[in-house]
Amino acid sequence: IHVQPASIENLRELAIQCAREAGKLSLLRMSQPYTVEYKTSASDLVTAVDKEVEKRVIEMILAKYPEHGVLGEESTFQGDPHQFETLWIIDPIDGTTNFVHQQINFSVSIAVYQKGQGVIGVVYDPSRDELFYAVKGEGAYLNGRKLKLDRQVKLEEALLCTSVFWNKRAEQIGIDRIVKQLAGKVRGMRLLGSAALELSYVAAGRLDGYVSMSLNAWDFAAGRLIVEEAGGIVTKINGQPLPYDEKSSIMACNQAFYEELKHYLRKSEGLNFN
Ligand code: 2AM
Ligand code: CA
Ligand code: CA
Ligand code: CA
Repeated sequence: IHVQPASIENLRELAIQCAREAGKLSLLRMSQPYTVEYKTSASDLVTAVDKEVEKRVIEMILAKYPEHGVLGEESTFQGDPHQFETLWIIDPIDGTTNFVHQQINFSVSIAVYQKGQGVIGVVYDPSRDELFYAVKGEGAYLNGRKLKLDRQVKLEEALLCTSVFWNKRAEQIGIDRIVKQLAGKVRGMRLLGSAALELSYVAAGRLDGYVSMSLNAWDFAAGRLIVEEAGGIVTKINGQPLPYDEKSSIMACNQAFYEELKHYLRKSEGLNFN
């Protein structure tokens, strides 16, 4: 067999190819009957499509690079992600609830990490045919157009996005209060339901900032690199660096009001969220 070296160029091409293939498959399956299951509750869904798409993407990756590791939301990961020099982190459908209900506003998220460093991030929205991608040190793109966050946005002029679980727990620990307070400071608040898309929209300037108290690694692995390469800042909500392989809180925004936003979020420090 012909073995391709895992150059950044080759990895980028494969990541984009996987994302497009996954998106196409999601759209096709969406138009046919499929099963929907509860994972932990009625608000935590997984469909047969999530599983099929993830399986397909993993096959495509391992067919080319059998020595790479793949961390995906729907597969039980074998072993320690640190053992792989190159680790793919994938979410086959980010926004499964939207996939089921809206048939729009979901995405495929595919990232490549080498020794813990993000090198490639791809987020594909198949229903709008929008491909966001970034290569470490080479910038971020939307359908081939370079993204640059250079607008001087003030917090009071910002369109902010937060994904909060509006449940009892959020109420108990006071997250709803902080978000409500923040909502009073900004121009508007949005909640789209796909973290990978929300991060990509920050990179594209469609949203000025994104905050979540808790995301999984596959939700932000690609999107965080896209924001960073567009010139935005991404950290935990306390300003600490974001991990790459575990759950974390996240704030991603235009540099212009990063410090100010962090200041408001500081009120949530000590709350029991990672
Ligand atoms: P998913 O659709 O891949 O599960 C929605 O605001 C964001 O949170 C999406 O990125 C969604 O990813 C994720 N999400 C939805 N339900 C969740 C749950 N119960 N636990 C953790 N993440 C969830
Ligand atoms: Ca899920
Ligand atoms: Ca997800
Ligand atoms: Ca998912």
